[in-house]
Amino acid sequence: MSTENLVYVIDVGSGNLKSLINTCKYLNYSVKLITKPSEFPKAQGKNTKVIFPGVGNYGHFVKKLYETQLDKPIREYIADGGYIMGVCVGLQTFFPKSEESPEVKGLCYIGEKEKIYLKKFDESSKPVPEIGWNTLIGNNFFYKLDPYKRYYFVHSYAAILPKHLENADEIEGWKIIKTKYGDETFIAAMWKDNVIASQFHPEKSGKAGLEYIKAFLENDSAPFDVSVYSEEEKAQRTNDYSNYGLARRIIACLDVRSNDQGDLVVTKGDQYDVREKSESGGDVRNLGKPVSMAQQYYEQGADEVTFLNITSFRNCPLKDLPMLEVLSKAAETCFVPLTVGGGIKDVVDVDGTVVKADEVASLYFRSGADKVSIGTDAVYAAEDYYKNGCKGTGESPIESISKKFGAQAVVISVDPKRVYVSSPNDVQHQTIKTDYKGSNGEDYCWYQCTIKGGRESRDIGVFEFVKACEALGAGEILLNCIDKDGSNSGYDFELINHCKSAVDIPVIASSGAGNPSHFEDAFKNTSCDACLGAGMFHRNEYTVKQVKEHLLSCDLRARMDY
Ligand code: 1PR
Repeated sequence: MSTENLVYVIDVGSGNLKSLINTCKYLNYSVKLITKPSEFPKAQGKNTKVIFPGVGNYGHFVKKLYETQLDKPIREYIADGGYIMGVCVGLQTFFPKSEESPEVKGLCYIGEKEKIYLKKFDESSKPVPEIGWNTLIGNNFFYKLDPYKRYYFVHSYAAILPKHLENADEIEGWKIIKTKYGDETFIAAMWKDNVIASQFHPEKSGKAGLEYIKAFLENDSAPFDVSVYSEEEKAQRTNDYSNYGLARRIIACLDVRSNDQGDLVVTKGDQYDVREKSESGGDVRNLGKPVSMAQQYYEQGADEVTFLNITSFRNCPLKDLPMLEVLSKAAETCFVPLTVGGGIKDVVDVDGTVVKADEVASLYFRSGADKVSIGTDAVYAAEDYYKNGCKGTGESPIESISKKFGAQAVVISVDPKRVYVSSPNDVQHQTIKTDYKGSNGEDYCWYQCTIKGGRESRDIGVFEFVKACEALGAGEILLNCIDKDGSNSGYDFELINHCKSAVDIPVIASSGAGNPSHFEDAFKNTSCDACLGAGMFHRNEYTVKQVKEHLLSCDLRARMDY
């Protein structure tokens, strides 16, 4: 194989490499994985390219590197002048140590002299992990990086700079580009000779990320030419830090199931009823094909795409997991985070073997998913948590997946319904005083969790539920609302604020979006961290791009990547 269009990717077995491989393939490069020292290429200056990605826990990752003895060839390769690009924990590994695992020593390429170590973000003032799209700051950009674009970050630890270095553009001989999350400034990208690295995930950063990877592969170290932007564009794209630095995140959601002809289709319900209205019971609404619709939303600027297999409560043998193929295909061309939900649970295979939920999740991660979302089983786990005296059993999918892949990979999708009561004393659950009285004039309500796509109601309120999920290790809440689903009448702000008051992890508002103003209203009236839309996009009433343009027009920062 010619080395010209070949890139090596270091695989220490601890993460989803699929997206990175897909990105390289998309840029017309073939990929060889390096899993042991003998597979390392001989450095030939700019003609050899190695990518060094890492996810998860710093200590676990660095130990794996030593166990596989890949640290030595990495050092030799760098010393011999081979080009290497670190990603996320790959960047972190170049530092001496991390607060996350103080006992483990990193590769020590930067940070010893200035005592810059990886530290956890201060969670008293902002959501941690940082999940979302932030901007880059500095005076010395490189490799097509651009101060007017957004890059995707997902991490709790970072090379946070001491105050006296916050304005530095160079540290210990490395060129530095920074990012500010809340009031903390950290190293987002760094470059010295033949080594470059980023804390953000370029393979998940849309076109901006592709440009950066392409520049590395093509040895183009010049910064992005920002003269292409008009002054107005620059003003719109400049970060105002009103949301800790993150853009207002817009998620397109695809509810997927087989229709009556057995085809996998995107559907959309009204209050979870996805069949056409007809006296004899209509067909499942067919709004299109999941992969092509995901691609379309990616092109329109969706910051994330979520796929929900809405009939997964029926037991499904592993080989038939219908979303694996969907994920795998979508991940070939959609370079933003992908979430998959439905059926993330222990599964009994055809031969009777029980496949644990974390193994099911692992199949999805290997197919290209970045996060899994758990619905029904999360409710069971929360119920057990309370039965168990506010302790996990250690066995639930939330716990096992979070432990293995990190909290940021575990989303909880909850399907609550509003239940009115006359007084908070009528129920054990946390209630709210509502501005929208019940049909009998009730002033209070609670939100009852349901399972199996709203088919069964449980005796647990959303407030207690999300608290338990956070304690068990969930990283994010996808907050649906059965009453609002498909209504085009806007989000339920009372529900969103109620849920936000229960947890510190990010909450995605979902259900009810019917036009771009509904997104603006949700961001202005609640502290939600992202907004999800489905029907209005599927029915071609509005595009994601129109939503973002609307947000920009009302001074809410959004990622523009087209
Ligand atoms: O229980 O872990 O197997 O997961 C099943 C998943 O499928 C859950 O995430 C559950 O929310 C979802 N689900 C099950 N049945 C339905 C259904 O619609 N019949 N869909 C369903 C959930 C809600 C949102 C929808 C928003 C926005 N759909 O996904 O996209 O309400 O819609 P809108 O913007 O058009 O108003 P498990």
